[in-house]
Amino acid sequence: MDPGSIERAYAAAREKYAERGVDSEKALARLQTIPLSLHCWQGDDVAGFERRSESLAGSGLQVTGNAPGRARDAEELRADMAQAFALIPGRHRVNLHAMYGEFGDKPVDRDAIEPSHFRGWEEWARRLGLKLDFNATCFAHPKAASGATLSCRENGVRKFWVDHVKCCRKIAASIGREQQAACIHNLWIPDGSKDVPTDRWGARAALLKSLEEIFAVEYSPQQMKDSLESKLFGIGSESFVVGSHEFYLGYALTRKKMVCLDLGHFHPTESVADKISAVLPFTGEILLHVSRGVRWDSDHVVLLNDEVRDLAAEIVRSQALDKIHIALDYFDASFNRIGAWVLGARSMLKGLLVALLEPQDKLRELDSSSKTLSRLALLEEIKALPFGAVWDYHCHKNGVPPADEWLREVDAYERRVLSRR
Ligand code: RNT
Ligand code: ZN
Repeated sequence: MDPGSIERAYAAAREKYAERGVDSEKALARLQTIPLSLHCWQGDDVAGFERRSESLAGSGLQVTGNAPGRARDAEELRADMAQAFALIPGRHRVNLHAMYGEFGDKPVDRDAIEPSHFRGWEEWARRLGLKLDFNATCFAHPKAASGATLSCRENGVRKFWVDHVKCCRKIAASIGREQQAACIHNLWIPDGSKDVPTDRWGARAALLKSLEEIFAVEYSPQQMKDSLESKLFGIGSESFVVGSHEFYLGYALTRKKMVCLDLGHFHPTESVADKISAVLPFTGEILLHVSRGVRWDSDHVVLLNDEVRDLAAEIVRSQALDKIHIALDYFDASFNRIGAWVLGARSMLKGLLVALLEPQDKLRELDSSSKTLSRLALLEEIKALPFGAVWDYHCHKNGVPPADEWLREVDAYERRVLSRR
């Protein structure tokens, strides 16, 4: 697309939106300030750098596909992420997992990891103007193979994972201090059971005990913030998940923590978008894992589907954009992994743009006067407004390819770099 036609199409779109009382310039200015936290684990199929054979053991996570060029070390993963960021408009964040530390030659077990193992990431992020977030890795490890970590009734195993999460929170706080912005530490554990359990109480009591031990250490919210991620079920935890939504919501509300709502972690007819206005007034802040559930899988690449549109609309309508942290969470190795990052991130940003272009005042007016038919008609009508022209202009202004032109660069990177790995 040539710049002239992008600008002409935008000028026409801007008028269309103005006719509806929407200032597209304002929408774009707001979009520019919203960071997404891009998950490093899409780049290497959640393998990490520990050179373990237990890939994803006890995790209930499954990556399918064998596209060429999986990142094998930090250097490669950073290069791939930098390539992805070059095709995503805006300034964003990087979401790390503990298994992505740079551990050198001697093996470092999870209960002994330190801030120094993440200095390489910090330096890189500083150079690129990115902020980091962090996650404990309570899976893909022999001590997680039984499917119980923080809820394990065997004290040695439980203690090991408590120590791991303590290390991770310390690392998150150190990162936050260095980058002078809070690093979000998210905790997800795979604990649960494939078949009907009888001791739900024991498992949850053990998890509660572990959490109390972990959070006994306090950090300044300027440095790090905690969130807890629930799940409905996973592979191998079909009958019971210890860290369910109710469990973590209760914990978060009473201990002033955030919950992380993953779009793939609820019953398919449940709306995560609807949960934001129900949870945020009580937790103050919230973390989202934007993903796409497809049948049994909760981790397909994000697209601009109804769930993402609804979610983005609720985020924007909340008027609390800075309290809602948006991270992506999916992993697909069946096509170019960098393309997966770019496609998912751009889809989420498009969702936010569509939401920012809503005629909010008009809709609220129709809402409050119970003009249901008019409201629905307007909601339908604005779907036909030319947001694509606004999006292309946004990409153009940010120096990234408009439309699907980013594909060319992904293909070129695959030929130049990925296919040679
Ligand atoms: C798993 C959770 C969790 C993971 C990452 C790798 O069901 O969604 O967020 O995807 O921590
Ligand atoms: Zn998640």
